[in-house]
Amino acid sequence: MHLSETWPPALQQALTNIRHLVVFTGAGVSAESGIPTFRDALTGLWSTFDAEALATPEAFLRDPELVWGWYEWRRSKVLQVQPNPAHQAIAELARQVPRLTLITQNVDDLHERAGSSSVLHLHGSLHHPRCFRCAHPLETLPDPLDLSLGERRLAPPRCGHCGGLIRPGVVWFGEMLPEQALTDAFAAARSCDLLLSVGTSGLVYPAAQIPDIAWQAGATVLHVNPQPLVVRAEREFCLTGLAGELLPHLLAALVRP
Ligand code: BV8
Ligand code: ZN
Repeated sequence: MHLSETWPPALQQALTNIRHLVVFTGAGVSAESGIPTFRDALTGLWSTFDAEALATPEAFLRDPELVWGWYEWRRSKVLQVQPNPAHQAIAELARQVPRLTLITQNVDDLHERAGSSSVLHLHGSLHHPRCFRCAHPLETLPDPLDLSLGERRLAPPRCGHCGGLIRPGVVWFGEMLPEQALTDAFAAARSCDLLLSVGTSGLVYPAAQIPDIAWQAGATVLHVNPQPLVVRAEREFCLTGLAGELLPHLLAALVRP
């Protein structure tokens, strides 16, 4: 018996004949790879800091070594781990449905390393640092840190173009999201049949609007999260559990003849 046969009939119905599937992911999809989610990323030294206070341009200008050290620690952590079955199931889904748009709030490259392409990164990427002043990309990234030495302050490199400070390639609080990615994400949400929201607390805007945009446009919204989420009476569901365990079952349900 497929696990999906225990799901509500209306949900099972919504999983048939998908034309356009949007998958919208947050930090929870990388949790089983060993990447702490955004708020509990502050282990060790960082536990004395508030992520939202560190993830700002002001924090970087005030203390570039503290902020650059935090991001290099996070980037090194990502390079040490592997995509998990949730990332793999999402990559396989793109091969099984007529059209899939993958939108992520994450700054890691685990979707790409699982085989997903054309990933819409709404909050940028750890893997594309650039100059704070002239936005020139850093051509050669530093070697990953030895994580056993713990987190530490680290002087950011200087831009080869203008000598400015190199900054992480992420979108900080108070910064605009990449315009094209956001436009494409909103358009996909408006045109999909099903929006699968995986591992996000839906706290950060404007990204958090995406499931609502899909629902308002008539799509079914399906959340996957170990925390039970409050859902609307119709066309919205929550599968309570871990992404790495549930996504392979969703893949089986979506591709079942
Ligand atoms: C902007 C990159 C215009 C950096 C990130 C008041 C009200 C509304 C909005 C605002 C407000 N005040 C300010 C704002 C705007 C602000 C905002 O939304 N603030 C919030 C906190 C209220 N937004 C911005 O500033 C955005 N820009 O609005 O520009 C503007 C311009 C000028 C002035 C004003 C506005 C920019 C936002 C982008 C910030 N950058 N990331 C970095 O990574 O360091 S956001 C960061 O936090 C992540 O990218 C992620 O998107 C977000 C949430 O992090 P987490 O909570 O850890 O992760 P997630 O939400 O995914 O939660 C984890 C979930 O996974 C949980 O639900 C958990 O249950 C689940 N889970 C755990 N394990 C599993 C699992 N699920 C499945 N399987 C598992 N195994
Ligand atoms: Zn520069």
